[in-house]
Amino acid sequence: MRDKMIEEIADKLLKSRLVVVFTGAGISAESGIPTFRDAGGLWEGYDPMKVASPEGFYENPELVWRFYHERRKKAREVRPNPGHTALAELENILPELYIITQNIDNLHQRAGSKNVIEIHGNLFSIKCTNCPYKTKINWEKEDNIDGVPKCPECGAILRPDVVWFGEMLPEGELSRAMELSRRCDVFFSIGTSAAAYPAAGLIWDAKDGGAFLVEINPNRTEVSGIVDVRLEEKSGVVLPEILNKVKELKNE
Ligand code: BV8
Ligand code: ZN
Repeated sequence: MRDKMIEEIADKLLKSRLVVVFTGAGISAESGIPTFRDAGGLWEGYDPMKVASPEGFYENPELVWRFYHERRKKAREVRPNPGHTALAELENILPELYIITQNIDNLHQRAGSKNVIEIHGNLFSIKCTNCPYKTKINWEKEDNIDGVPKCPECGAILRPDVVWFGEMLPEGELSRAMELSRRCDVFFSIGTSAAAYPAAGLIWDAKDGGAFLVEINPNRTEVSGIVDVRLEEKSGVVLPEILNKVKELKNE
């Protein structure tokens, strides 16, 4: 049964013109980055509304900066896992593959993926709360940011360049993500509880656009009922197998 599903997915991929891979925290779990909602997840130590909302930030910017500093440190310590690398290889084999990620950990890019659309921002980008100033933090070496940094242009406090609850997603990235999701032939939803909107709405866009929907997640989610194939397992295990099957069928 499982092998049949993997063969069917590989066959669809080889016949595809455009593939979209929508990812969430689960794809980085095997790299050692805790997810948000699983037990022991990131939010456990913190109340999401306190560390991932503008109100929480202005109430206690030190706490929020410490939360993101810990996540940058963790993201530097870990490496992309075989799930990330399999997707980077698939991008090189297939005509057109885009990753739309809710993750901010930079692991898809570190695995070699080029077409990565970050719809919730990136851990290694920070911006001013008051003026257009933005800057990148070098992801390779430890940053010595302590406390709450100030904008060199206007003196206001800086914040992580990520999308918090109650905030708009970046306009350009979201519209591009919606356009690709509507147009693609195969849409993967990998490692996401599909709980956060409007990101999770992309799965519905793909469905409306007639894409073949594949979900890879050890647990059921809010979209498990609408996908065509569900692989109830870890992405780091099954993505390399899908990649190998694509290579095998391609060389037949
Ligand atoms: C907005 C910040 C309005 C960056 C995040 C209905 C009710 C209540 C609220 C809302 C609602 N509809 C919309 C909202 C508002 C809210 C929302 O969606 N809330 C939900 C969660 C209830 N949405 C917003 O606030 C959005 N903005 O709506 O603005 C607006 C409109 C117009 C004008 C102005 C304003 C903004 C949403 C973005 C919030 N920011 N993150 C950061 O710190 O990271 S969201 C947060 O959850 C994460 O960033 C992540 O992106 C997102 C989703 O989480 P997942 O990635 O799915 O992770 P999770 O832990 O949930 O799941 C992991 C999965 O992996 C699990 O299913 C697990 O089984 C699986 N897994 C585990 N191991 C593996 C695995 N899978 C495969 N392999 C494995 N090995
Ligand atoms: Zn400024």
